[in-house]
Amino acid sequence: MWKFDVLVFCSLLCYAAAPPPSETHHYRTDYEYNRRTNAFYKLHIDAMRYGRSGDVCRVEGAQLMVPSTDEDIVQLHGMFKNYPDLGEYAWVGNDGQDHESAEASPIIDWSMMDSSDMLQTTGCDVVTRKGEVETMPCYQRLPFICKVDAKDAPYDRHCDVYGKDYRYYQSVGSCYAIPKIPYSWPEAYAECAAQGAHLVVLNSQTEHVAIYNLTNTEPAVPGARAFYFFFAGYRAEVPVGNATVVFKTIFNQTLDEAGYNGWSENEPNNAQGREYCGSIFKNDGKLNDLECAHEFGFICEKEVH
Ligand SMILES: *[C@@H]1O[C@H](CO)[C@@H](O)[C@H](O)[C@H]1NC(C)=O
Ligand SMILES: *[C@@H]1O[C@H](CO)[C@@H](O)[C@H](O)[C@H]1NC(C)=O
Ligand SMILES: *[C@@H]1O[C@H](CO)[C@@H](O)[C@H](O)[C@H]1NC(C)=O
Ligand SMILES: [Ca+2]
Ligand SMILES: [Ca+2]
Repeated sequence: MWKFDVLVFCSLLCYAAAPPPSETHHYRTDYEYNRRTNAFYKLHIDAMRYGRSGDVCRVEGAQLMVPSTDEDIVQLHGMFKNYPDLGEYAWVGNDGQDHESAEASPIIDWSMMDSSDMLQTTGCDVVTRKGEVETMPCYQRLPFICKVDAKDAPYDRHCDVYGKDYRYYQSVGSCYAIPKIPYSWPEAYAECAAQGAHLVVLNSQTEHVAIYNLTNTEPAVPGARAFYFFFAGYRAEVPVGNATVVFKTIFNQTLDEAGYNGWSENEPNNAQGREYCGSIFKNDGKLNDLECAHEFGFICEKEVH
């Protein structure tokens, strides 16, 4: 009887956070579970070049789907069906086999290519709506499908996030991660949320010091517009007329209310009148405004209770 009580006690308190996706069959809300393959899937309708689509899947804890079973194809049909306007093709992971070319090669627009795409001379794998695998030039922009087996879906029990690169700072009581991809502010906001976290909000001098440490100990994010800025969870509305610009956190607090308002020198400068999204400057750990549509590294935060 006593043993049983300990078990119940422990299941409530020792593991306050949820069990892993392999047990719950629950992953990020933007992924759907397939019982037959015991895997999670996401169809990205935002068209991208092949190289970046793989990076996006990896940041989400997944891989470009390599269609290996009929069940994968059934899953694909189901997801594609919701988007009749999406076109015929989506990127999938390379299965190492030769496939027919999907189309006659178009005239190459070299300005649209980056170096990683140019290295891919043989073409990259696409799947058609019918489920056939063909190849296409890697610099095309296409939708794509990410997949992760339930046993591989990352979940950090201590931080209670669907990610594996979070670091806990005991001084603050929060976990932080810098995903290895540059995103616009809205994309960064959505990615942190999908991981079960939020874009970082500085609430104290202590947290400012922790983030200064984090940004100076993590490797640079490849492809970021500038490696020394990281999007954070505050921004301002574009003012109407001569109204003053007020920066607020994603929790609707002013910076003063949130607990940290240390701007970097000469910031916010609203460069070219287009900087309404918040960031943290690696050199001093302080605040700077940036253009929301530009792609920078970003920091996700999850409080540990
Ligand atoms: C970050 O914190 C770690 C652990 O306390 C420390 O060893 C390291 O020197 C710090 N680095 C910076 C750049 O603050
Ligand atoms: C801002 O504009 C309003 C009307 O548009 C005007 O009444 C007010 O004086 C202006 N304030 C400043 C500080 O220019
Ligand atoms: C956000 O804050 C403003 C000003 O304090 C307040 O008027 C508004 O109702 C708040 N919005 C929400 C959704 O709480
Ligand atoms: Ca915080
Ligand atoms: Ca600025």
